Amino acid sequence: MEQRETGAHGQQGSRRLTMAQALIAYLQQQYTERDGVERPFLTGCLGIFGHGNIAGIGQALGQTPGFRYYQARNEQAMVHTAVAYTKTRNRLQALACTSSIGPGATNMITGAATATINRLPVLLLPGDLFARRGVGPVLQQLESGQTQDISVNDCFKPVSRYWDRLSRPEQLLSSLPEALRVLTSPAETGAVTLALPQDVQAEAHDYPEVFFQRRVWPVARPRPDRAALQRAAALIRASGRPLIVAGGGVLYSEATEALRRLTQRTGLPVGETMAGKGSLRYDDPLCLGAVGVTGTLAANRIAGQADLVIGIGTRYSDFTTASRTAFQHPDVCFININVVEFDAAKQAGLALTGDARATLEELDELLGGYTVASDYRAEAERLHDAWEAEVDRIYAIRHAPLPSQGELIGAVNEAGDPGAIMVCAAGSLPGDLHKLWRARHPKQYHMEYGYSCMGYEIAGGLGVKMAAPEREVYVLVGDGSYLMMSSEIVTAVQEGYKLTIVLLNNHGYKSIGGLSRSLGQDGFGTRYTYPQDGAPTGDDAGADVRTLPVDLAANAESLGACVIRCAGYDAFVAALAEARTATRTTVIYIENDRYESVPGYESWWDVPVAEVSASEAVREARRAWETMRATERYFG
Ligand SMILES: Cc1ncc(C[n+]2csc(CCOP(=O)(O)OP(=O)(O)O)c2C)c(N)n1
Ligand SMILES: [Mg+2]
Repeated sequence: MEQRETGAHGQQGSRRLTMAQALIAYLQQQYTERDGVERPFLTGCLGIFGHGNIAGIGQALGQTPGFRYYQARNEQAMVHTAVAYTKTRNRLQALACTSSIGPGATNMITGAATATINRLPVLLLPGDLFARRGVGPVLQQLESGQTQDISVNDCFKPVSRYWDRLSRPEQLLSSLPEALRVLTSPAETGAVTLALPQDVQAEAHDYPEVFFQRRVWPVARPRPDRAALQRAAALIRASGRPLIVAGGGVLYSEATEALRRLTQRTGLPVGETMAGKGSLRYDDPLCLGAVGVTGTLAANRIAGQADLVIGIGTRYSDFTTASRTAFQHPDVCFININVVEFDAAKQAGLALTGDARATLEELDELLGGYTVASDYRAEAERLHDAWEAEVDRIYAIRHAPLPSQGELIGAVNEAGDPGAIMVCAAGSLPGDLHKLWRARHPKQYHMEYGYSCMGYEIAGGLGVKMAAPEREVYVLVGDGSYLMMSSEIVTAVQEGYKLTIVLLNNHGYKSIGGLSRSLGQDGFGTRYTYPQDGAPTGDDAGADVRTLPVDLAANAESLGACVIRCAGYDAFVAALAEARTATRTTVIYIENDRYESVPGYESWWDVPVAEVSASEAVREARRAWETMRATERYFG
């Protein structure tokens, strides 16, 4: 005891707390600062309690009302909520997630991957096995005959940017600062996992007072190497057909205004990735909209002939590069502005490793009076206008008897609140939305397409609403995603967060059904219909199928949402107006057509087709695949 009080920390004073209490006390004192504005970094903790965290983290949260606890319904969902929250707050604020041991913990793994792939910070606190081991195997313990130094929490390692297991309470002192460094670093961020053995959570230690001091983590705007910038400026001047590809980094860095100024002055046209949509307003004449697999004709035309691609804050996923077929100019080269060195080096590009906004500002200066050739600018603007006309066309389709997805997207975009945030993640919606959604402000298009995780939509919508309670939030979700995870409707109702959930029922997977047909198959395994003759039905079963006696609208109602059932387009528009005045989470339910689809525009996605098959359709698809496969470029 004596030694504890006057030991290493004796001079500074100490606080005797359980590890869990110390952890929560520390988190409350962490701030970020960017551009002179300080904000509390971790603003609360989502969680589900079990024996692995109730007595430790649960006790600590219970006695700390200043650090808000939110009761979630599913651990994967709560990580999605945290992901969406921090994405909306541009990574400057985040949430922690606490789970029990075993299944509660492993349920978070999908969420962790979603966070890390999207470069978004979440702090995960799964409970872990007793550090003292004596009473094992404990409930839900996965045993190993090879080592006792293992638990299911080791599965978090590949999906975490920082991972630690704290087997002594004092290890918090060295682990938490590392966790916060990674979480607040734009270059390193992602899921951070601290596995907390359930006995250690409840153990006390004399923590030095200094540990609980307010700490501000600067979120810097690093600038790239000056010589590299000069080379970039020279490359841009020498280019005849340059194209900017704007990714999520533009939004996280709050570089949209810098981008608008640069493009307006220089005439550089812009294509947008899934995470970067909203970088320019849709009606900016140089906004060519979505680029890649789900791209617009405008962006894909320009991309196909671009001799220079300036990627800003993009990972160059296959959706952006159309599986490396988007950029076909024989001498095309790349400049990559990215705060992550790893991403900046992609496509054998000239790496401008730095913050998007700071880099764009410096580049703008270096480019002096540079503009693109006037006929190139005019060509880009013509393509922009033609694309707008195509969106108008699709918005105006009135498909019968069931409406098309495109017209319903148009209705949400035009009849919904223009200041709202639209949230989506998986199915056929992302591709259609990428093309068709007209983003009027930088955060209006919230698409989780790094992991494209079914189930993200409603849980993510909740996180968006928590981060931006002043905005309307439209969650667009398919029936498949809804069935996978709609539990957080309950959390939204409980916490008083209003979501408007647009539930599009096409009785199965429109997306994968279409993909299947494009590969010479027949939608095998993609319909929610009764089997026929003992076999699952594909599209070859035609209209002669029996849908299931499932009522998703009634399901949503039973979870506490207001529900508006719509029979067609006009009812849908009326429902959107009604939902705007609602104060409770509202589900707008509508059936839509499985086959009426928004086409692709000079793009391709590499999904390999069976090399041998008895089916002529598959063999034909294989030949088409081989032709396109041959156009894939290698850049390094
Ligand atoms: C968790 C998860 N499992 C599987 C997939 C693969 N997948 C992508 S879209 C899709 C079907 C989505 O169905 P639905 O939500 O009804 O949307 P629709 O395709 O009908 O528009 C599937 C199974 C995925 N993206 N995420
Ligand atoms: Mg569906």
